[in-house]
Amino acid sequence: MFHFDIFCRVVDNYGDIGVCWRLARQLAAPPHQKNVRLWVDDLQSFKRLEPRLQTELNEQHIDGVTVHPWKDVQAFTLPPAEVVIEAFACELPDTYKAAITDQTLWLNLEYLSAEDWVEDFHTQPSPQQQGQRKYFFFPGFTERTGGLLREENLKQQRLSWQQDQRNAQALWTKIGLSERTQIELMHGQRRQILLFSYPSAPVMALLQALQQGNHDTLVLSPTPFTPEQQVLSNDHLQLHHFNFVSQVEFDHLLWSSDLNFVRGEDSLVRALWAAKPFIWQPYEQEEGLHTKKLQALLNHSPMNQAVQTLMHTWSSQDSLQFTDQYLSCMQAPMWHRWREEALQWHNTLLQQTDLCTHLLEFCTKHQPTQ
Ligand code: TRH
Repeated sequence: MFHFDIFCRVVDNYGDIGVCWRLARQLAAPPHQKNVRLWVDDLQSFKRLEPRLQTELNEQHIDGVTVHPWKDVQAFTLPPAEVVIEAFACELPDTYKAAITDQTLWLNLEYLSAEDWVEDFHTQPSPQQQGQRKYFFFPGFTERTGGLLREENLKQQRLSWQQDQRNAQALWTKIGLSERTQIELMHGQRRQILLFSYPSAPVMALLQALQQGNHDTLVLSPTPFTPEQQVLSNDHLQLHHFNFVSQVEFDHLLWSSDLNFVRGEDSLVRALWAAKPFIWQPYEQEEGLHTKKLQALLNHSPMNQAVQTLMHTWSSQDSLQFTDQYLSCMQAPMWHRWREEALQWHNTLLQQTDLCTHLLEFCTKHQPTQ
């Protein structure tokens, strides 16, 4: 039985806490049922994706995880857990670091990338001055990496949620969709698009393409539409802003949509598990590193060239190209092909060992000799 301490600093956006919260819950849930403490420096951001969180509490229990605010001034009097996860090189508190002995396994959980070098760096030691046992742990898309976060029975959960239309109706009601729109969605008379993107994405070009397209569409976005975008809204193209929902409901939005636009790393993985067509916008990095990350991901995918090009265009903010490329990908037979490829990709990844299983195997292998 391993006890875990997970440390998370919210740098910007929601990816850091998004990943740490999923990891914590998955370790605490069956079949693993580990003892997990999660230390988070920004409970306000955390609350956006976990509304049950009470930001004023020093200790609380949600889904079997003990959540603590991580205050920099806090003296850590509790002994370190057997396994310490320092998420995304967030730098542990000095007092806590000093208390780590060779009885503790210390892991630096890294960002997800499909690049080839990840396999070589995964599980490499990171030598420490005090001789503590620290290792890198890289999520990834192959068996020689730490794999992807995936809940037990996720596919079955998704299929049973999708089978009962009342689930989607309850979700749509919660985010404020009219009854008429819900009926159109249920009868396939309107396509649903989830739009979760960075401000640089060519959203205007997407909306113009949708206006020209043959299908009535609903676009759901957690970012309010600008007045300029709002002007394009009519019966053919409905634009709907929703307030951030919980991570569980975010999955449901992905499951109920026909096409998902996602960004960063956590929503990418969730879009893969939704088994629906998606367009990924990587987190922008200097020297175009994000473009390499996108291509590395696509190299692992069964996506046809037109879809690959479309994803690059979305990320390169090329509005002029985007409209035409998008319209052609959404036409039959291209659209059907895209859907089949998304399902195929999902099924392939589902065969791989998930991140928590990889992590626990690693912990067992590196258990301290008493
Ligand atoms: O928010 P992000 O852009 O996070 C980013 C990236 O991960 C990036 O790589 C990292 O370096 C940077 O943060 C610091 O995108 P991401 O990773 O998809 O995280 C969003 C999280 O928010 C994810 O867990 C899903 C969740 N979410 C909800 O729970 N409800 C919502 O309504 C929405 C829109 C998102």
